[in-house]
Amino acid sequence: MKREARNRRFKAMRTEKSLAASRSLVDRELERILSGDDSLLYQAMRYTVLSGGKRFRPILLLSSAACFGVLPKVSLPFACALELIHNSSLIHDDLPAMDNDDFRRGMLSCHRAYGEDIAVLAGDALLILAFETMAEAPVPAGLLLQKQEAIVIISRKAGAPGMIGGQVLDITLKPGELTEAALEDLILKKTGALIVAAAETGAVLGKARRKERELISDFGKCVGLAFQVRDDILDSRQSRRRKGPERPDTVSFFGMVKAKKKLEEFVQKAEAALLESSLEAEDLLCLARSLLNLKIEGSHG
Ligand code: GRG
Repeated sequence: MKREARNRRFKAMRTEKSLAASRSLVDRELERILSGDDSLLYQAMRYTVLSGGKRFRPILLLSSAACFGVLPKVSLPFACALELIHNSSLIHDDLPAMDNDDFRRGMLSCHRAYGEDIAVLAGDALLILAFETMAEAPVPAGLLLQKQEAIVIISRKAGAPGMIGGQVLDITLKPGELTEAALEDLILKKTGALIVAAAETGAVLGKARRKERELISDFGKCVGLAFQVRDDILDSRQSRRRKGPERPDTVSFFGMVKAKKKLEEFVQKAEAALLESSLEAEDLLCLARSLLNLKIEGSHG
């Protein structure tokens, strides 16, 4: 019994170390990608990207890739690209034409710090930089097709069928007229798509078998749903004053008690998908379980 507990503690420490190492790889590479140009545009890009996000998506991508034996030197450019896309979406999401938020990550949002004109362009430039980063990703000759497939997946998940389409649903669906299925579809696109992209990209780069790929995608979907429910719970607890219009959210839809149940249910389903895959996936498991923590909003690393 004692030995079991010791093993569990050892495993947890190893996972924590591994997630922290992934985080620092991502942070260092993002700094490198965004260095070397001191123009106002780059200052605004760096202001947003290097302002201390959790790096959930890139760490998830590196962790998924590692499950399939892919080294960070191969998966890192895709992980960073995903974080650049995420940051570009945050800049645009905060604009007066969207959610009209003055603050992000405890700092002034990009348009409040640099003006709307520069913020729009910083978001655009980050998005394009993400695709340049993936196009330039050095991969072994035997992985060229997988590199191409990864870029296609990330493009679709970020674009009209994915995150941007989800944002349109967020803007156009009236909270009072929502069904549970419509809300789930919205979340799977707006928030889930990039998270699924992270999980699937790792599997693609690792030439996963079809079944493994399906399970890792199911895992990504459940984590995406859990991620948004948690975000809504934390938002409603902080009773953040919003200037923007009312948007659909899971706490208003389900009520707090059921939203928490939903969060647990999605995390359990994510765990079940991993278990069924039989992959060595402690880091992924830990990332999914970290979403149950409703107290601290900080780093996963
Ligand atoms: C320009 C690519 C592009 C998109 C425009 C505005 C928009 C379309 C999409 C917005 C999508 C969006 C902001 C979804 C919300 C997802 C979400 C819960 C964000 C918070 O993510 P965290 O918690 O943030 O990972 P940190 O700060 O940790 O990075």
